[in-house]
Amino acid sequence: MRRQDFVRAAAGTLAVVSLPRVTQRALASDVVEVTLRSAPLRFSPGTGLHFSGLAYNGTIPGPLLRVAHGQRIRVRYASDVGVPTSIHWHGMLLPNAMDGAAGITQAAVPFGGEYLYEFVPGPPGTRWYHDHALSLASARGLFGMFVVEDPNDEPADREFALIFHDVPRWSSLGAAERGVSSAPMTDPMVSGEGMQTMHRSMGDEVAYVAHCINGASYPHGKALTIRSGDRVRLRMLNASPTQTRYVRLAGHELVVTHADGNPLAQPATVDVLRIGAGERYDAHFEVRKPGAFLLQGISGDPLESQQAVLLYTEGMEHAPPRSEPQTLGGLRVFTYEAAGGVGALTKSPRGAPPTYDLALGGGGWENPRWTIDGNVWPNTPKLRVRRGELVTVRFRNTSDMDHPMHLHGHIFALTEVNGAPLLRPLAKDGSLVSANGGTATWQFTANSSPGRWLLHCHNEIHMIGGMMAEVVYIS
Ligand SMILES: [Cu+2]
Repeated sequence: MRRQDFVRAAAGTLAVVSLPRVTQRALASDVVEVTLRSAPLRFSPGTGLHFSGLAYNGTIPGPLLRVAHGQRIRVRYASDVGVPTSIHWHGMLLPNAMDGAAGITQAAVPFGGEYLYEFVPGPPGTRWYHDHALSLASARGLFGMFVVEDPNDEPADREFALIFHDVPRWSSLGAAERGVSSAPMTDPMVSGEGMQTMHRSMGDEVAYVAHCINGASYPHGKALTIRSGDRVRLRMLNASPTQTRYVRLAGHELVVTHADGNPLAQPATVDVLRIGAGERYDAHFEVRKPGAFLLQGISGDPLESQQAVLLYTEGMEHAPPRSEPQTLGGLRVFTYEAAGGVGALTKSPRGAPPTYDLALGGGGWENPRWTIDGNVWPNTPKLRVRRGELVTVRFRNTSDMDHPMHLHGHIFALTEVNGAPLLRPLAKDGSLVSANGGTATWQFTANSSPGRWLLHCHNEIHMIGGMMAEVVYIS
C-alpha cells in the first residue's frame, strides 16, 4: 500500500470515530502524503437542519489525520472556496513558514489556489488543524483533528476521537462581528438550582442552530460501542468558534491525562471537563458495568443537550441511556487550578525580563473592538524575543467575557491562574483567561524557528475584532 492510501485508510471518514493505531505499520522514515481540498458543502447535522458550510474533503469535521511521531507529512492544500483560506496546524512546533497564518507566514490561498505544507508533526499528542485567514471559514466547517502518536502512551482497549463543534446561524456571525448580536451566553450555572441561562447585555456572541459531536447532533450521530472492563481513551477537541464546553459522561468519572495533547504531571480525576475554544483534553474511563450512557455537553442552553453521543455495551443499544442533569452543582469540574494544584509562592512572581503584561479588554454593545492594551490588531504590542530566552507573558482580563488565548508555534507553561501559582504548571498552547479581572501567566522558551508567531484569542469573533498580537524573533 502506498503511504497516501495508508493515511486515508487510517483517517477514514469522521463518522467512524474509533481510532486504529498506525505505529506498528508505519515507518518513521515515511513521508505521509495527504491532499486536503476545501469546498462548499451543504451540511445537515440533524433532521430538518441545513447549513451552507465549507469542508475539507467533503466532511465536517475534516478527515482525521494520524501519524506516528517522527514521520514527515506533506499536505497539498487546494482551495475551491470563494473566501481566502489557509491551514494552521494548531499546537504543533514547526517551521514558521508552515504555520498557516494568512497575512503573517504566508499569503492567503485564493479560490483555485494551492499551498504545500511539509513538516514533521509534533510534539506527540492530540492536535488539530483549521483555517486561519480571518474569513470565518473555520466557523463554517474547516477544521479537523490531528493525532501524533506517542510511543510512550499507555495502550487503551478503545480510543475515540470526539470533536465538539457548533453550527452557527449565519446571520449571527455578521451581527457578532459588528457587536450587535443578541445571542445569549450559555454557561451552565454552578449552583445546584438547576438550569438557568445567563443573559448578558453584550452583543458579541454567535447564535447557533445546532451543537454537534463529529458532525451530528444527538441522536443523529454514530453511537460508540464499549465493553465491560474496557479502559477507554477519549481524545476531545472543542472546535467551537466561540464557546466553552462542559462535558460529562453519565455514570462515570473521567481521568484527565493530557491538556492540549501534552501529558499532565499528574492525572486529574473529575466529573466534568471544561474545554475552552481550541483546547483539547485526553481522558480515560473504565467501563465497570453494562449499560448505555450519554457523553454530553452540560449547558444552560437547552439546544446544547443535543450535543451528545451514545456509548453502549453489547445488547444495550436500545436501552434508555443514562444521562445527567444540566448543572455543575456539587461536581468536580476540571480547572487549571485543580489539575496543577495551587500552592504558596516560592519565589517572586515578577518574571525576569522579557516579561510582557497584556491587558485584555473591549467588547460591549455595538463595540466590535476587542483589544490588547487598548489597541486592536495590528496596533497591538509586539513581543520581541531573542532565541533561547525565557519569556513571561502575564494577562489581565478587564472585559466581561472569558478569552481563550492561544500562542502559535510554542508550548508554554501555565504557571499562574487568577493569582494562584500552580505547583505543577500545565504545558499548553492556549488557556482561558477568565472574565472580570482574571489573570494568567505563561512562560515559554523562545526556541522555535525565527519569524512571526501569532498570539490571539481563539474566540473567532474576538480575534477578528482585533484581539491578536505577535511574538517576533529578533537577532
Ligand atoms: Cu476573546
